[in-house]
Amino acid sequence: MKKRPLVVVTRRLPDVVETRMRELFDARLNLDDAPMSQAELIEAVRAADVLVPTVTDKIDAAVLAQAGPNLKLIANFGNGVDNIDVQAALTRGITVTNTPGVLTEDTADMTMALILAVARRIAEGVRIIPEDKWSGWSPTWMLGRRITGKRLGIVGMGRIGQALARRAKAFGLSIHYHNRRRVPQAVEDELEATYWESLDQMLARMDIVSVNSPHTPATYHLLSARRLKLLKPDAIIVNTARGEIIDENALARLIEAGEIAGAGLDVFEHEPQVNPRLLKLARQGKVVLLPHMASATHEGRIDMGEKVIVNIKTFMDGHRPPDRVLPSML
Ligand code: 8YV
Repeated sequence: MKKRPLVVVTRRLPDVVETRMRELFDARLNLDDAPMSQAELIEAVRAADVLVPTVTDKIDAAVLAQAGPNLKLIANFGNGVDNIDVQAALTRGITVTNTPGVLTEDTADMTMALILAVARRIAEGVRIIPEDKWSGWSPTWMLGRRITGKRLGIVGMGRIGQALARRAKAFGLSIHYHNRRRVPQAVEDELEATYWESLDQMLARMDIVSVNSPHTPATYHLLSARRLKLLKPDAIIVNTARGEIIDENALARLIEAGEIAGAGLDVFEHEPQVNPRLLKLARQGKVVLLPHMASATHEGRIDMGEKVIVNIKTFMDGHRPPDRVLPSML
């Protein structure tokens, strides 16, 4: 019988996923869920046939340089692969896969939730009653901003951007987007979406901006200080993609100065550290901060695990895995 592959999984996964992995593979699990140090990751890549990392594992060139001859697949438990030096992996003949498609709807839901939370001051509101600060209704108290009739500018019109657009349209927002490539006419028609070739021009005209692109060298600080300054003073910005796409310090400065109205962030430049200026703004109710949980549903995590298993199984059976990451995607 063919030897079962040694699959090293860096973090705790849902029980059903781990059980299935044990049935199919020689699975080395991380039952106490402590993030691995670089030394532990090196140990893992030396031994494994397959590595299953997550966003919290930095699989960079230094780690990959230590990979043993058996490591042939990195099956990322996650959509974004910016935690992995994909080029270095491919150069060493290691295939990389991810888990696209199964966290689209959950992430789009949470993006919509952040838009509402910032515009309608939900995070501030939920604190009032438990903190015993409610003395009764008043016509001019806790006023937010209406979202119906406003313009939403989506930066990155892939699966998640489009799923957000569908929701936002139902809320009465008009849809605008910037993307490397224009999406097919049928998609634009369905979403009644306006394409902006110039990101700068779009940013200057939006009421709400949502970041939904992957983090690649081309999108690092795409929303730079210069671009953030183009936003209208009453604009809000939400990010459920990657912290690195926005210059976080510049964003905090502009909100402090009243040049941007607010932000809803699920991701940060140096997770799990959060910029102290953003923390201060959160206490003042100007920004809403979530701990990278936009895709965190039971169903989504199980679907992600199933995708990882299919990718490993297909690869081990000698076929091309369905979610191979190619250099053209980076
Ligand atoms: C996941 C994510 O929680 O998949 C992604 O790209 O950002 C998250 O939603 C995480 O990546 C799991 O590795």
